[in-house]
Amino acid sequence: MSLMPENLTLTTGAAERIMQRIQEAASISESTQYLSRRFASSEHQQINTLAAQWMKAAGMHTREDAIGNVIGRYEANDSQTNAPAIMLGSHLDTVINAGRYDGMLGVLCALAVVESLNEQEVRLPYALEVIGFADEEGVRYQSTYLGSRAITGHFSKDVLNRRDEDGILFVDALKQFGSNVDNLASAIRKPADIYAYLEVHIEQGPVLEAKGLPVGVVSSIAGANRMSVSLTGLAGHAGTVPMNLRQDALAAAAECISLVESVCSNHDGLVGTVGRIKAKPGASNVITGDVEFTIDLRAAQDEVRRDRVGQVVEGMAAICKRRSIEIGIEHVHEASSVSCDAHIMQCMQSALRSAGMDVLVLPSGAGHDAAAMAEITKMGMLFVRCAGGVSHHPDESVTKEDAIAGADILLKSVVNLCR
Ligand code: HGY
Ligand code: MN
Ligand code: MN
Repeated sequence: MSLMPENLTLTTGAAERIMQRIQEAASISESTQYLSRRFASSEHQQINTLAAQWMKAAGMHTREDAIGNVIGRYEANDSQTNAPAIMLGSHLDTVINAGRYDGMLGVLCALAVVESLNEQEVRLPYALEVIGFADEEGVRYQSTYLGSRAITGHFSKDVLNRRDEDGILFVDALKQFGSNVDNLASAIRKPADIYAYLEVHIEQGPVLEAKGLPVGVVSSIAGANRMSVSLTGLAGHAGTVPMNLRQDALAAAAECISLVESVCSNHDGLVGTVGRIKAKPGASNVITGDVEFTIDLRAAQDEVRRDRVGQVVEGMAAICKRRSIEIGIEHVHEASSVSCDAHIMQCMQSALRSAGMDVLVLPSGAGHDAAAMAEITKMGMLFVRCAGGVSHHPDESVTKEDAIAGADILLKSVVNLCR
């Protein structure tokens, strides 16, 4: 087994394999009309099976942990099986009506790295682990990073009693998936077992494209809050209740939603989104009695984010008081902004230079499992250019050349990290 040759390259056909697998993975969806793969669904099971096949073919032994992360391991050079691991990967779940690259590209770039080491019979001083996280988007149970937080031991227990849209409890969904909520602690990894976590991800923004660069180095990941808001008014007859006597929950929600937009429209890097709303009873001739909506609020600086969350909460309370509407707010998720590890960033920047590429360092407005993994290990991220910066949309797209550039810089970064 050769140790760390100077110019390690990806295997021939790696680029085509990544693009072909992107298509194969995209066919695993709960709808034939659009791509959607949610936590603990049969599609989650299918993608784990497929990813495990790819991992085995790359010379890894594989396992699925108690939350449903799928993990492949490629042992270190002295074949001791307890060498700390450099963990590479991303998430296998998607949003609803998703793009094909969000998450999946990172797992496939990580696989391409191990495939090249395995084919060239190279072992590193660290083990390599490729992980496909079970749930990063948090679509089904409104709490993101379920997979990575189970690994770090920061899994929020309040998820256990949550129900999905069909009323299925988290604990029951996990049981149906073949796991048991009592075993979740077995997914926790010791910090000593993981030397670093590196993730390749599409940028989901326009900067790399604007600069004409295929790959960039991430400096930090913005912090985020997610809230579930419920408004309770009084349903009534649309034709007979005078306007000044109404407790219209949907009209109150409309004011709240524009409040979110105005509070978040005056600061660089601060964003606020209401992505989902449900109004009941939902008939055109009935005044809305009940509304539920979500708020997603992010900023690069934690103090700005927390201040705006406070403004939104106070502002909504005032709106509802004036309209005699009852308001309930569940803070379903909070993550602080996280800086990427300086040493890993240097390894990535010298990898770019060694490939003759310009170096751009940029922040991430999107959340990533790397933000959760930073709780137990040093982490770094590479962004890959995506067309128009479009993401969380079926038009999301990446060229084969940029996809393989991401894998190549990841390989070079891993080798630099081992030096
Ligand atoms: O929402 C996000 O930032 C990520 O796509 N989960
Ligand atoms: Mn996403
Ligand atoms: Mn993602």
